[in-house]
Amino acid sequence: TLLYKWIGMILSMLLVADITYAQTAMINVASRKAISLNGEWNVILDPTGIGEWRQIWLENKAKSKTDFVEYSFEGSPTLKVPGDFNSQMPELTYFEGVVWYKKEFSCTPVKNKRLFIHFGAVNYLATVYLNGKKIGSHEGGFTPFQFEITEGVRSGINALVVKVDNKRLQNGLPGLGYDWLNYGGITRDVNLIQTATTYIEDYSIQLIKGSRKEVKGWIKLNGVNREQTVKIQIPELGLAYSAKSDRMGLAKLHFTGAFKLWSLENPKRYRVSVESETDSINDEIGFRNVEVAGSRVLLNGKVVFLKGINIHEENPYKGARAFSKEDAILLLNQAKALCCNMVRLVHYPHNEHIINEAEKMGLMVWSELPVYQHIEFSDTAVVSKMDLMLKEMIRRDRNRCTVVIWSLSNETYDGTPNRTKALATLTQVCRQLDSTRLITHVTNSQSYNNNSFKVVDSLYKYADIISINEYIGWYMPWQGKPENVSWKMAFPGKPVFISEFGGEALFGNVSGAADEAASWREEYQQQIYINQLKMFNNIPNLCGVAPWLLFDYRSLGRMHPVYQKGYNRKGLLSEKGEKKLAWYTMEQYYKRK
Ligand code: GCB
Repeated sequence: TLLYKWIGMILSMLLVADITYAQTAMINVASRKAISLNGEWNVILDPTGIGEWRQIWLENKAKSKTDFVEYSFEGSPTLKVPGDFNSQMPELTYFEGVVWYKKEFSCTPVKNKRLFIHFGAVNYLATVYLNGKKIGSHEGGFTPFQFEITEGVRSGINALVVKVDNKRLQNGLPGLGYDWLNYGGITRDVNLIQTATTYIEDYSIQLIKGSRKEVKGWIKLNGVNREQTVKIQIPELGLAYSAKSDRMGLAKLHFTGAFKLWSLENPKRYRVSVESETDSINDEIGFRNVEVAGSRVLLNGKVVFLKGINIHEENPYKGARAFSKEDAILLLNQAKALCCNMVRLVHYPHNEHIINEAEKMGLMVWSELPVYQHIEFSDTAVVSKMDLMLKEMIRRDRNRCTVVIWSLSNETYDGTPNRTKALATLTQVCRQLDSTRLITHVTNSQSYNNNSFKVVDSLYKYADIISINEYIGWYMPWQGKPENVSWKMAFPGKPVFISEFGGEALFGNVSGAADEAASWREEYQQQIYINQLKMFNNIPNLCGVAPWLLFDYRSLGRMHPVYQKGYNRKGLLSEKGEKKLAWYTMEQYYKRK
C-alpha cells in the first residue's frame, strides 16, 4: 500500500509539475485587451479516439490526386464556440468522447507584449496545439485556464487545434455518475489576450471578515519587472492607495473606505482601477460582509434567511449548456420572480456571466465544486485535482462579492475511505485562500426513522453551514405528520440549510382533484412542497432552503418513456418555462419570509 501511495504521489506531483499543463488563468478577462476567438470552429468527430494516432493536430493534407487523408479539417463541419457540441449536432446528442476543434487566427506579434490564449472552460479534457505543436492540456470542465503563446505564435495565419474529450473518468471531477447532461465541447469564451511584459495577473480586493470598511488584499504581478509601485483607486470615494510589490511580484494592500455596502436591496458596486507601472485594469467591485454568528447567517451585520433555488448551467429553452449573459439573465429573472435572494449554482462553477449578473441583480451566489457523490478519494491524483480546481474556482471569483458560499462537495458518502480526511484538508486550503466567505459541504447521510431525523456526518465539524439534501415525500415516504417531524443535530450550534428537496411532475399532468394524487402529477409535487414547508418550521437553526430546482433539465439518467423523456422533472418550471403548481406554493412561502 505504501509503495502504491508513493507512486501515486509522484505521479500527481508530475501532473502538477507538468510544464505543458495549463496555467491558472489571469483574472478579469472582460476588461483586458483581447481578440475573441468565438465563432465557428471546424470539427472532426473522433468517437474511437483514433485521432491521436492519426496526429490530427498536424493537419495533414492530400499531396497528390491519389493521396487521401481521412481525418482532415478541410471541408469539415463547424460548431459554434462557445457552446456544447451535444446540442449542435443530432448525432452528438448523448455523445461522450473526442471532438477535435480547429480555428485559424491571424496575428501580428507586437514587441514587448505578451500573448496568451485564454479558455473560459472546456469540458472535460482539453489538449491544445498551436501550429502543429502541443502547447499543453487542462483537466476540468468548469474553470478557466490559459497558455502563453508569445514564443509560439507566428506573424500571419496561425492554426489552433483543440482535442476535447468529455469521456467520464473514474478519477475525474465529477466521477462516473451524475444526474445532468455531460455537455462536452469548448463551452465558454476563447480569447487571445495581449498584456504588457509584466502584467497584473491577479488581485484580491474585499472587506475582511467582520468589518464594513477595512479591506485587506493584494496584487500579484507576473513578468520580469516584478518590483513596482502599484495603485488602487476608487474615484467615487476619492480613494487612492499605493504599495510596493516585492521580488515575487506581490504587493499587500490594506486600506479603509466609507463604502456603501453591496446589499440585496442596493447591489452597489464601485469602479476600481488597479494599476502598476506597466499595466492597468478596471473592475466593478462590491463590498459586503457575510458571516455566521452563532446559528445565524448575517449579511452586513443583519440576519438573512437564504431564499435559495438550485440552478443547473442549462438554457432550458434551447436544451443546451448556458454560456452567455442572455442565458444568465433568463435564469436569474426566474429566480427573482420566485422571490429568491440566493441562487445555488450546482454542481460545478458556472460561467462568469451569471456571477456578474447575479451581483448586479442583488442575488447572493453559492458556488460549488464538482466533488459529487462517488469520488475516488483514495486516489492521490483525485486529491490533487480537487486542490487545483478549488484554486481555479476561487481565483476567478474572489472579487465577486455576490459569492457568499463556497460549497466544496455534494453527497459524498461518509464511509468512503479517505473522504473526510481529503475534504477536511480541502476545507482548510479553502479557508487559507479565502477567509471572507462561508464554507459548506452538502450531505445526505442523515437517517429518518419514526418521523425523526438524525443528522450526523463527520464533515459538519469543518463547515460553517450544515447543508442537507432530503427528499421526503419523493424518494422516501413520510413516516408521520410533516409538522411533527423532529430533528436531532450532531452539531447543534450551527446554521442549517436545506439545500435540496422536491419531487418530479410533468407540467400539465393535473388530475384536478386533490384526492387523486399520483406520482408525476403537479398536485403530487405541490403536496410535497406543502408538507416540506410545514416540516421546515421545526428545523432548529434553519437559515435557508433551496428547492430542487428551477427548471426541468436534461439528464441521461431520467428516461421514463412517458413522464421524463431525458429530463429530470423536479423543476418548478418546465423546460418551456411553464409554472407548475408547486411554484406558487414556493413563491408564497418566500413572499412571507
Ligand atoms: C440529489 C442530487 C442532484 C440530483 C437530485 C435528484 O440529491 O444532489 O444532483 O439531481 O438529487 O433529482 O435526485
